[in-house]
Amino acid sequence: EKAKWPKETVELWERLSKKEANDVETVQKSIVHHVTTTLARAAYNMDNFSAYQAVALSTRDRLISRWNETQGQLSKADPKRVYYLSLEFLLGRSMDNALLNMGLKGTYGKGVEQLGFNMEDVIESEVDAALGNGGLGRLAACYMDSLATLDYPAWGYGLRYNYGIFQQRIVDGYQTEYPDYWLNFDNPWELPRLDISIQISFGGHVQSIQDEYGVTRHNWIPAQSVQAIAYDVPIPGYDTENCNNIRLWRSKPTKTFDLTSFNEGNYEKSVEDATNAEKITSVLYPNDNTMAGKELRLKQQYFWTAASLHDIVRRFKKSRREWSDFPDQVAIQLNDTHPTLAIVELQRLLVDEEMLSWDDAWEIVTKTFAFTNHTVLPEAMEKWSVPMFEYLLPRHLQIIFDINLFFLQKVEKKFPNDRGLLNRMSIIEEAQPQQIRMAHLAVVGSHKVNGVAALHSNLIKTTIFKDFVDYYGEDKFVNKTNGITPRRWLHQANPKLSKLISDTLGSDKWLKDLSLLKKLTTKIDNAEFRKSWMAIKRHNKVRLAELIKIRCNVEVSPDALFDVQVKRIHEYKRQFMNILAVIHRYRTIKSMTASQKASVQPRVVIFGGKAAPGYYIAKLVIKLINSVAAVVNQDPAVGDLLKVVFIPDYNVSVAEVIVPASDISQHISTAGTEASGTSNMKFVLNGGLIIGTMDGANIEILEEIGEENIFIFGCLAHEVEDLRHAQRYRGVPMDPALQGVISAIEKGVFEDPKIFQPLISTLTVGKDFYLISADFASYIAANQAVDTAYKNQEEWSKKSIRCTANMGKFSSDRSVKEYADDIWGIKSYPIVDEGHM
Ligand code: CGF
Repeated sequence: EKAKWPKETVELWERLSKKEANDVETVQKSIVHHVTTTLARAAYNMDNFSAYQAVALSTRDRLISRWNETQGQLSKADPKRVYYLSLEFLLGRSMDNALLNMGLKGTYGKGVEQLGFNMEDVIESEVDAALGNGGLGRLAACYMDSLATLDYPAWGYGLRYNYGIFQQRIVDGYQTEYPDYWLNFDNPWELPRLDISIQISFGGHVQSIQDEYGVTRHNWIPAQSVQAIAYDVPIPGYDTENCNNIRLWRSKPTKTFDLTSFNEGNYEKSVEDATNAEKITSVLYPNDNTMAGKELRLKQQYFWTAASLHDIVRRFKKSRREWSDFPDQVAIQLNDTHPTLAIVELQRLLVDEEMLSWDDAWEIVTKTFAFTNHTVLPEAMEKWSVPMFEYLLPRHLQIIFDINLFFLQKVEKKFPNDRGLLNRMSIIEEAQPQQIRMAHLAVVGSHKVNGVAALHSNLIKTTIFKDFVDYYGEDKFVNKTNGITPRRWLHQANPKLSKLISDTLGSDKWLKDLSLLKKLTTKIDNAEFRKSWMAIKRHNKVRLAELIKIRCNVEVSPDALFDVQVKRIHEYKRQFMNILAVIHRYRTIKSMTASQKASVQPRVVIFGGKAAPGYYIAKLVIKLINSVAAVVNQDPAVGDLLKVVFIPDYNVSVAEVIVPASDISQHISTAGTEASGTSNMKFVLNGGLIIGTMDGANIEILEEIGEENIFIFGCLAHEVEDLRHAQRYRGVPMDPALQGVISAIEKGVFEDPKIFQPLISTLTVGKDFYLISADFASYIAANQAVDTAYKNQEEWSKKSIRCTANMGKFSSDRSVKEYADDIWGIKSYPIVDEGHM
């Protein structure tokens, strides 16, 4: 276009589109400009929230400059890109992160303070973007940070929910849920692209006709359409010009559809259709590791995958390459089975719309997709009922049946006469009604399948995907151990520790190469260093104690051992076992003489996490924690020796306060149930020790930090089935200490025991699926070992430093690089600062 313009016009544009400078005064000017124009407020009449809005808008301007440069340069160079499809992106707050990553925190801090505001208060005014449930969504956010930092050409695709994960309040000890309307005051961290609108269809029927060559063509005549509107969220890398994009889709009614109804005089129907269309992206399903099976959820999944694929294909088509080049330009990662429909949609586009042969299309599809599995829990396996699916997506159902038929024919050829095998491997489960197994579809349509920690990746090969390993061979199944971004989880969340590390190592290079932390081990024997290290931990504990006072109205001493379990509430994560052990501790303290009490290590047991609203047993665990807290915290016989708190509404920004403040944290899932866990990595990176089972990434953390720096207990994954069997058929009695605890609950020490009966009955002999009784004695012993170790503060500080020093492996930079090299085949493309806005 530029070529057509006169030279002077081009020069004028060039001159006027130069980037703003990043000195304090220019930054202040841009803040004041936004206050007075965008916010239309008088310059002196401001509260913290409007200050936040103005600073956010000014930060956003700088983000957009980088975003424009990145996307412009990538469009020109057109390298292979990866598209990360995730139904959840748990980003949390953006401002602090964006300023730190762009290297502007200092400048903005100074500018804001001079304008009369405290930067920390301004940062605190931001609400979390909570478009995720837990680990899976936060993993996606960490990966986006690493992709941008490592200059990989990458886009995320997700949904822009109007309501994120619900807000949790505790009423009479029970969890109650409130809507999280996070968009109340607009979201400065997104760029609405109202011009990018894609029509997405549902329902209707399929017309099959023979074309002029005698080939049967399938024509989907949908019954209903909605629009997908793009909202772009810039993701700046750390210490690089690169700024990637997450494109989130919002559903809106299509104008044409409305008009037809309206013109037919059916005004009410057109309004109803409009609200139904808006509903698709209205709310995030609040389930983690459980499958909802709801029609609206399936609609969300199709809406999102179809819009994303349309966008990806449109971008590919601009390059006018051959279709066979598609997998050389495009890698698509399926974050769990939620986006598996993308496989079917791409096959449909290629066969029905682009007229490729089935086999050519299928080759392209299977070279393009790769699939991450996050769980082996049966209740989390996504299945869709065939009748419901057919009603919403009739053509896609035909394609799935065809994919399945051709796949099973090949299996049959390789392993003849094994009907049991065909039944087990089929994408269609022969139930009443039939079900579509999304995990099988994802495996069949992908070239690589990965688990998220070494143990988990091995488990999927021997359990849920065993037959597929026999069929495809080992190479298709790989491990990519999860990681976390050190920028958010240390540099941003624990600024004092970050500074100490940088000062000690002589630079902040470790933020991009976490293995450099190893050098901290040379400081372990330096008493001064250890003192500074522990002073920072104490500072962080004071900060957490303040939050606990505000949120729970409980005073806790920062000198006590802070023991934390914060994560989704789930039976397999065994918060129940934790609170039962707390009761045991309480009873033990109560039975002590004064002199015995003098040697007890004071402990504050901190819980946090949300339960899925329909998960009755998990909600009862929250109630039990709060009932125990109410009794223990008031008991003068215990005093400061034990305090119990449940911090309501755990989210990313609360985690940023909790993680740096823990002495010990609990990662105590029944072996073989937690695929990886990522909070374990966050705690250890911040010098917190962990108590855990041989499960998920705990095992690899142990390997890195050494067994003397971690408190391991409980049965091993390969023992679980035998233990369950023994319990069920040989009536193994309940652990005696546990028996004592249960009797106390049943006697009504903590409220009316009837309330907790359903919870207690999950422990009856033969039913204790998560093996709380089997692991109880070793759990109590591990907790005692923690107390003993903590008493020796010098030794503890050494362990703490060793923990941080050895966490290099768990940077999400390492994970993402492994994905890029082994799965996606993409290369870094550094962006050059051309000085443009
Ligand atoms: O994914 C999880 C998490 N709950 O979201 N799974 N899912 N689904 C696993 O349970 C975690 O163990 C894992 O760390 C996380 C991210 O892979």
